[in-house]
Amino acid sequence: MTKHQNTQNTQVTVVGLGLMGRALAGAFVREGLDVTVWNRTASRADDLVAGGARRAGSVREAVEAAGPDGLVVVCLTDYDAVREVLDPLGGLLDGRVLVNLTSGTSTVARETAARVAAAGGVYLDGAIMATPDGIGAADATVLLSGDFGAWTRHEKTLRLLGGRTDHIGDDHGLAALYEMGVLGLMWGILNGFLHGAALLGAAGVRAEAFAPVAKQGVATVAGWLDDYARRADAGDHGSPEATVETHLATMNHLVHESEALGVDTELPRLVRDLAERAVAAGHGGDEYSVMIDVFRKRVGTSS
Ligand code: FVH
Repeated sequence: MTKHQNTQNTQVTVVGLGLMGRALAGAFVREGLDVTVWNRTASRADDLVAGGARRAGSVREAVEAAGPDGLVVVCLTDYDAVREVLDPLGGLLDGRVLVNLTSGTSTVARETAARVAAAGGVYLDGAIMATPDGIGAADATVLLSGDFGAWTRHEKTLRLLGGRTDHIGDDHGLAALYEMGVLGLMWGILNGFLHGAALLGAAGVRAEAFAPVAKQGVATVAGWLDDYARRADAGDHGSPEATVETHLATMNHLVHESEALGVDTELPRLVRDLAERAVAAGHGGDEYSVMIDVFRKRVGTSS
């Protein structure tokens, strides 16, 4: 077990030892922190206790172990579980910093922040953009939003969760919104890859042969995002590299190809129908970045 001088004797409590919670607690244990853990199913703490963590008999005992101005990290299935675990604590949170790394919406993050504040605690909401085995790695991203003072107080400890851990703003809902944005991007890429692999599979091509070409395609499109961001912020969709109409023509090819090969057409149809709404609203000659206004419901709102 390695010990960093600057975090030795730092107390931290972790509530929730599922796949992710165990990874979070494990990162703190590996750095030699004074770690207390609690989980509804107590046996999930066994390996962490063997590694030096202390098992609390209750959530109350776990939170008390964090010390009067300590750090409590929560990672449970959902916010209903968070509420079930925290609400009985009442004023015990007083002065403590509670970092909630459970996934949820920005609305429920802000509501939870208000409840924690009412109990005297200070709240940071977080979004983990890594899998459990990536926790603690230099490229692991954990975004935190909420009280900046709480962040600066525990920054050294929280940065142990990943090299790209950072505070992104005071609005408690921000981390959740970033997580929603990245998850939407993730599913778009994964669904696109798997749909493409289904198409190629119909022609006898293995997904492993498609993967290198797909990764190059993802890298190429990633290179467009800075310009799309500028266009989206400026509302500037002129001087197109490729118009919505050009995209729409090839979207029809994808629908027809999928039909011909017996591959599901629902995803390509959805993409095409969205583009058709932009064209019908007079934006066929614009850069594809204008689609942000379809998503903002400023253009081509569905009937
Ligand atoms: N796993 C991942 O890769 C992703 C990465 C991005 C962030 N997510 C979010 O992290 C939250 C926890 O996810 P998880 O993968 O650790 O989930 P599980 O392994 O199913 O563990 C769930 C823990 O929650 C406890 N729990 C559930 N309901 C209650 C409750 N009512 N009272 C107390 N604890 C509860 C559960 O306890 P037990 O079943 O072991 O007794 C686990 O500790 C999640 O928001 C992901 O979206 C992970």
